[in-house]
Amino acid sequence: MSLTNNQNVLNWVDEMVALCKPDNVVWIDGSEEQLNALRKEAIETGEMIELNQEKLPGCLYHRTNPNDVARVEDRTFICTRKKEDAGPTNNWCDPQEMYAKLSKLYDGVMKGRTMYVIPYSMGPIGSPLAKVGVEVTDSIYVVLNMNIMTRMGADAFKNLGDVSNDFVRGLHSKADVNPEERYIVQFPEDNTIWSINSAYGGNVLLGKKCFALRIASFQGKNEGWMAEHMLILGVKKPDGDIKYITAAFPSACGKTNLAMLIPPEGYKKNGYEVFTVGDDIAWMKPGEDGRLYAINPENGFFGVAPGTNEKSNPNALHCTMKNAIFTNVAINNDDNTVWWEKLDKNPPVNATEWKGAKVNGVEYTAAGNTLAHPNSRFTAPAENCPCLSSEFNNPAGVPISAIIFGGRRASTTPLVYQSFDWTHGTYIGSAVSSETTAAATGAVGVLRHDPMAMKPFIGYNVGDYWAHWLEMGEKLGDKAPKIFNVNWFKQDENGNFIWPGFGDNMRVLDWIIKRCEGTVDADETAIGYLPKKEDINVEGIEDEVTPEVMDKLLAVDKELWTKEIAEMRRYYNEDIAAKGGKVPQALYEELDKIEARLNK
Ligand code: GTP
Ligand code: SPV
Ligand code: MN
Repeated sequence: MSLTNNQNVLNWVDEMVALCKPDNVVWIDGSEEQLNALRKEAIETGEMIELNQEKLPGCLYHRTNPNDVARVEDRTFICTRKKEDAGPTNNWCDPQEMYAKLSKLYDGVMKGRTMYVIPYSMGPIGSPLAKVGVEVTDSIYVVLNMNIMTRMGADAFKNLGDVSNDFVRGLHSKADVNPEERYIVQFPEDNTIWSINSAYGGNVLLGKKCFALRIASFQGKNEGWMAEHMLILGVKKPDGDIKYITAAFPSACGKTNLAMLIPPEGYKKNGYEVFTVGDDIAWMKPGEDGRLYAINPENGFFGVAPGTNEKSNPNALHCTMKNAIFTNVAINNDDNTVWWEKLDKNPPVNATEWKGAKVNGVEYTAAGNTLAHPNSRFTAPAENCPCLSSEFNNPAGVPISAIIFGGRRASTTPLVYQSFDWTHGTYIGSAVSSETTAAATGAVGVLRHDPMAMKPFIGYNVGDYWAHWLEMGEKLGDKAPKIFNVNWFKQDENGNFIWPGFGDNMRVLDWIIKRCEGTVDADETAIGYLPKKEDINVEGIEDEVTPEVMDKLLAVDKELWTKEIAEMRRYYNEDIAAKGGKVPQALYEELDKIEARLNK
């Protein structure tokens, strides 16, 4: 049963079947009956482990090959006919060459296996901002995760209709998980994604980074909208009004945490509340009233497990309590539940670490090992989220008042500042740099440029992407969201974070909202508007955030910023312009202006 009469879909699936030669083809209708059969099969084959169904109802566990635990940016390609269209931030290969090379790897790869055909919608079904994708895969793990992360099943085809050709074609095979032959390839001009030899989240849940960011950013440029690596949250103020904010932080830099923030006591008492619309991806388009509206194209959270606990992010923890899938965390064998670093202070004695070895968790961690992989994850349905926004399924999205950029910066970047205008804000986005994390393979803790937190995800030339940002600003005019930058990760001389972060980030959101409403003044500095020290509310954290600490948090060090500007000029010239990216003149002018203000 093929679930659709759409000939474009049927022809493409036929082609994929002819290429991969599976023993069976199963169309995923999304019914609980079908999903339960797949869960049962995956448990029987050992692909998934059933966890304690009393404590964690509906929850499953999965462990990936130790060579396959994160996105692989060096094996990720954007294949456009012209090389310059992929630009300097992407690996490029000629599409025909790549199709030919990968066809050899896919040829017969599903012999002895079943091909699952997954129809899904990114965005609420029926939303004018939503898009349809079809992923074929030989992995039940992928099917079960896509069920959580997207609106999966027959309804997605209803939205596509019988004649449209506007769907993203995703081909995935775990093959034999060979890292030497691992490829994550986007063909934006063909609405196509080919992924092979991985079974890890961001490489194989093709609706997520591959479609909703790489392909969608390309579509957005051509169709007048934006696909961004941003959380979306709503802040309800004491007067009942809700302000929506998006924030772009690089991978594993705090999006899920900010999206599910619980305000400090003082704020709660006064009636503040935070609602989650999305924790990773925002699709944004100007609405009829001229404002920018955002939807979350996803239907669940693929969150970093380590560090998630009752204190740091109780809402995320709650999300994982039922119908969730855990990947590469540790198992507590006493009661068949899960554990990860900082879940609590008690690593299980009777543990299985993420690679599958039975260990004494207390001794194992005391010796400096981690029980969970640093990029271990939970996949949890959005509907589990205690603070899910009532607008989550609103097809029109939510109107955005502020856009925030941020990253992990031990020094230089203050706790928060505001851009002078959209163009300056676009410059600030282009200047995001952050210390690398375990979300991608490679060294951790190295400062790298990550413009708009989108470096691994811009599906076309970064110069054109910046130009698109500037165009969107022109289109939005005075209705454009205000743009800010934050840094939760400033450190003291001993490497300790000097801002408490997490729930206390509400104090910064408070200032940002007041700036949007025009109810608080600011200091005009060389880099942007900074809060007056007394305007960041520290009630309840005065012991930790003393006036001296606040001075450090809000410092704009002339020497460091002179270096920063020099580095940005080098980056634009050497890493972008000299390598085929057209840096918009307006961004160079912003650099000049900051430099002039610093030297005044
Ligand atoms: P991706 O899913 O990879 O895109 O990550 P993310 O941006 O959603 O990051 P997440 O919220 O999962 O946080 C990643 C790590 O940053 C976790 O270890 C958190 O504990 C830590 N973190 C998040 N917010 C803060 C904060 O305000 N302060 C500090 N110090 N750490 C934070
Ligand atoms: C990220 O790395 O930004 C993630 C996890 O959100 S993944 O889905 O693997 O990309
Ligand atoms: Mn992410």
